[in-house]
Amino acid sequence: MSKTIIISNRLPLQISIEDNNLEVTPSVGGLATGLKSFHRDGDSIWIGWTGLTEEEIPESLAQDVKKRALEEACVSVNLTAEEIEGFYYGFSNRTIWPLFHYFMEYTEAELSFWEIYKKVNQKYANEVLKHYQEGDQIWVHDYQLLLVPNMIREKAPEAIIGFFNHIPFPSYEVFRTLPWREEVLEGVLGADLIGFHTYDYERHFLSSVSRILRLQVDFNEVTLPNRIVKVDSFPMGIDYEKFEQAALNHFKNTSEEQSDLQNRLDHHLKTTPEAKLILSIDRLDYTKGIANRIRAFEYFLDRNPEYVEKVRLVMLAVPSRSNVPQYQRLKREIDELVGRINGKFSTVNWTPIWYFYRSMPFENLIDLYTSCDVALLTPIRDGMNLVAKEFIATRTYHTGVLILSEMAGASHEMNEAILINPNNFEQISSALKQALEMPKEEQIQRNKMLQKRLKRYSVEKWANDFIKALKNTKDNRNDSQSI
Ligand code: ADQ
Repeated sequence: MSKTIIISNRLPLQISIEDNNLEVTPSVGGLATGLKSFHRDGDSIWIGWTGLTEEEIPESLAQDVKKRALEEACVSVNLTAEEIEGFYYGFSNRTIWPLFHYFMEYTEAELSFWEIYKKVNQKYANEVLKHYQEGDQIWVHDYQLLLVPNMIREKAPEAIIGFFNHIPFPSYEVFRTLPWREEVLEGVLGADLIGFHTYDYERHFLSSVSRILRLQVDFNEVTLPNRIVKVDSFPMGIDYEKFEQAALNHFKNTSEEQSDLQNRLDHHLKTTPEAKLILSIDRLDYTKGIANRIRAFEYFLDRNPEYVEKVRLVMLAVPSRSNVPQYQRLKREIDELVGRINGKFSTVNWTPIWYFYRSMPFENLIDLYTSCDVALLTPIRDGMNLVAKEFIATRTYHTGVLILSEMAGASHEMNEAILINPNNFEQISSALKQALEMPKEEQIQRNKMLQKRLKRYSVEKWANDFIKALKNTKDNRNDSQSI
């Protein structure tokens, strides 16, 4: 019987070791949820890194880690601290991540990163080949594993391979600056089907393929000497029901069962009942436009002094990649900006920005999503942005306003949101005013349309559509062989 092999940088598991005890819990991330209908049904395995380096796993527990991962149909790829440094923090997050998000000034073309990236990609490919049997579908995920499709293809030419890129693919003019541009494109083209969140990323990729590799591109197909590669867009959705249900449960809760955060939010609503909450949630990343957002909020308060004490920005930033220098600098910049603006506008009763720098349990995320009046998401570039979709799914009363950057992939499916250019403070400021003053009926009308769409294009549908299209490439291949 054929199976699906999923490969991603990280396994959908959280593994921790305390006092020589191993704790393994399934992760609840979007990808894990989306793929659960394929995974753990006995017909799929997931290959990836556990999140712990070889040095962090005591020898006595190494076998246990493998065994416990296998119980979840997961196969772990062992990586050393040095490999993680060069492959993950290095090439993935200091070369590809900034370049693909158009931060060319942050992009480091460091040969040692590239060498280690190739080596680690080969490790992942080898692990796949150990488990691959003819007839299996292989689905490789994201920018950390761009070379894996072709590394598998070299050893298993008949394999059915899909690749999905979760971040943007930049325009040819940007991509062409990468010293290893040919190898990266050839690596991805090892797949039979290549998926992106949006049509724009798909066109950028095809344009790079045709101009850099001089390959024939017809509409969404690339012709290689012995195969055809399909390229298509598959906008990723969310587990809509999970967020909707969590919001409904939240409203059912009695006050005794409320979380600390919800109690604080309630206290805020009691002490300043007129004050509206504006929410922003993201990983602390320079692509998310957090500093610009704070400056735009300052601009808004400067221009609209009647909103002093009447509005508050609740900003949740999740720590991320904190050993990469740009992330450390960004953290300092945000700390300073928040301090300066709170210092400038605060009154005895009111602080304009509540800033949380931490990860939060799911229930607290739901508290925030459901308690705010406006969500302000202003990424400079973002492959999709699932937060925008999650916010809408939790608005079970259909009220609330989403302000979303047009640079987020999600904006293509969310026209009913107020779309803004994240570099235009004036526009963000008027969008805030429009959102805070939008009549309830209009909010309901906009959200109902968004909700209908998001419910239909859930993460499960996304995964099903991709696998279906991947299987079709196999059928097409069989057809052309029989002609
Ligand atoms: P990210 O850049 O991580 O993902 P995003 O799509 O917004 O960005 O997903 C973040 C996820 O983390 C959301 O599901 C959210 O609920 C969760 N989260 C946020 N804050 C949290 C907190 N404080 N505590 C716990 N969880 C929190 C990358 C790309 C995106 C693309 C996704 C999926 O950069 O563009 O949408 O992959 O393909």
